[in-house]
Amino acid sequence: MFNFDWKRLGVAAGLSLTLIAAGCGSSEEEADSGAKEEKSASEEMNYEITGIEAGAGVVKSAQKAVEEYDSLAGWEVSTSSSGAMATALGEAVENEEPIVVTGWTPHWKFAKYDLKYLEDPNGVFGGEEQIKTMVRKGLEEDKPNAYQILDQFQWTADDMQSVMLDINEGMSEEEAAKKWIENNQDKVDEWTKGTDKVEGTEVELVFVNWDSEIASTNVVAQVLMQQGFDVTITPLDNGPMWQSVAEGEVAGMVAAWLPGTHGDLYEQHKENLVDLGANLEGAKIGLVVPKYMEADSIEDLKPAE
Ligand code: PBE
Repeated sequence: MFNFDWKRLGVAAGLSLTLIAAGCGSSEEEADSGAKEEKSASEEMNYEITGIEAGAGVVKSAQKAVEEYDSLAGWEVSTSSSGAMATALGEAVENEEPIVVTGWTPHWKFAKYDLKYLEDPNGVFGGEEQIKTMVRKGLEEDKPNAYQILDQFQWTADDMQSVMLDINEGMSEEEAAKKWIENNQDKVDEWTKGTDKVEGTEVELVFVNWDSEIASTNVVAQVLMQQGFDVTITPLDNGPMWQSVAEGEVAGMVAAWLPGTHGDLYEQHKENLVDLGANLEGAKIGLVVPKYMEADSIEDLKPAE
């Protein structure tokens, strides 16, 4: 933080020494110099929001924010992958440089770095979200034990975040899932309550390679395996994930973010899905920045000139 201030002071000094001297005086001039500094942060970011996969709901919302907010005029949302976003965020934090990413909770990044959501006065990113479980029609009749376990699966944001952190710190996805299960047998017992073990019944779950969904899908897969199922987990893009469940090609998924993030996909497919309700409460999406940045709201960013 200290380095960052000096760096920006250096930029200001290059422009005008009197501005710095004056900036120490009245609050009006301080506000003026603050605005200039924030402008340079937006400029330094090349007016770019660091996005994730193109099909993600949070990327669509970020694109909508660029259209709606005057402060984001001329900005672009870059798309790549959740992993590339996390790398860019880590590098920016290391160098105390400004960065705006498409973010979400639960996510290990909040445990690892000091981050904040930018306020979203227009509500483009929606409010609190649930993560819901969706299965194919007919699963209840064909594979009642799998259906019941998926129906009874529910955990907390802290549970999910602890699995994500272990994976982020280098544990394999399977190991992290097994470790959480061992430490939370009481919860797992609730999910399997009233079901019978099976012998090799096949179950395919789909997900997207978002860190949150890697965690949940691996935990559910391990629980199903411990009950005797032959489980396949298949990573897809967001649209195909919804489609494969709606078309009955796979058993289901635990990765439906609603009502906002995947609202369009839900509307498109809801007639062909069985909605098993929330498996996690209190999720959220938005634009996320390191706390050392001065901007607190999307409106504090500066349009490209
Ligand atoms: N996410 C994580 C997803 C949902 C889960 C927020 C990146 C999305 O934006 O679609």
